[in-house]
Amino acid sequence: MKKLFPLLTLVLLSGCNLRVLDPASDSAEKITDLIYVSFAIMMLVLAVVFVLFVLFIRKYKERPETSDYIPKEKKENKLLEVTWTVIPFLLLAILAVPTVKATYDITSKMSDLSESEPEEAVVVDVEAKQFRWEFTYENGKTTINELVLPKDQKVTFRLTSTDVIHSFWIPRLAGKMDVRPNKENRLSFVPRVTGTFQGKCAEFCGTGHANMRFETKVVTQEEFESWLATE
Ligand SMILES: [Cu+2]
Repeated sequence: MKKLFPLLTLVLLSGCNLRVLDPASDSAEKITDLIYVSFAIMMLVLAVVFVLFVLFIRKYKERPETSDYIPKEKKENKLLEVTWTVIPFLLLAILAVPTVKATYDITSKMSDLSESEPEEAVVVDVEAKQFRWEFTYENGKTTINELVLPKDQKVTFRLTSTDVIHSFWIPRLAGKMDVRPNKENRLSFVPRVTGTFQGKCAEFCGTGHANMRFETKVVTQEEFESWLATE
């Protein structure tokens, strides 16, 4: 117990607000679903392997009456070989279909490269620099390390960096997106829940990387409009 205590403390203290399994936007929901599917398949494999493991240990355990038994040498077993080739293939196929589908769903939204965003979409220019985030809204309003977004409205970020490669990540709202100098990347999602969500640079970018955090407040559309109108 004495040895366990520091370990337990460490585990508890390492808990942070970057919760991937608590989605608050349309794309985050898709990513969370994928994590659950992968986890379910993993648990299935684990269960089968462990059951076989225990059964085999019991069945082939050395006993007094079998201690001098030497099994016959076998060259090959077609059926077994096909089985353990086909099963992983099927599992990967099952995993691949939703993964590819979700990836396309999310990225088609991200890249919507037609310059024209729908009227109702909020567009935010994001400029990453060592070590802070600068957000500029369409009316020119600028904030540092603080994002405010309207609920149930599509938001598109245009991401650039003034120095090195950073990564824009709000775990409860979207997957990571690289932020590169001299190249604009885009990311879109629709926030579905109001609240405050932690964002972070997810690409080691220098000594101040750990402090490159920002806060995202999702508010109602009216609150957003009035916030945007103030200086
Ligand atoms: Cu960074």
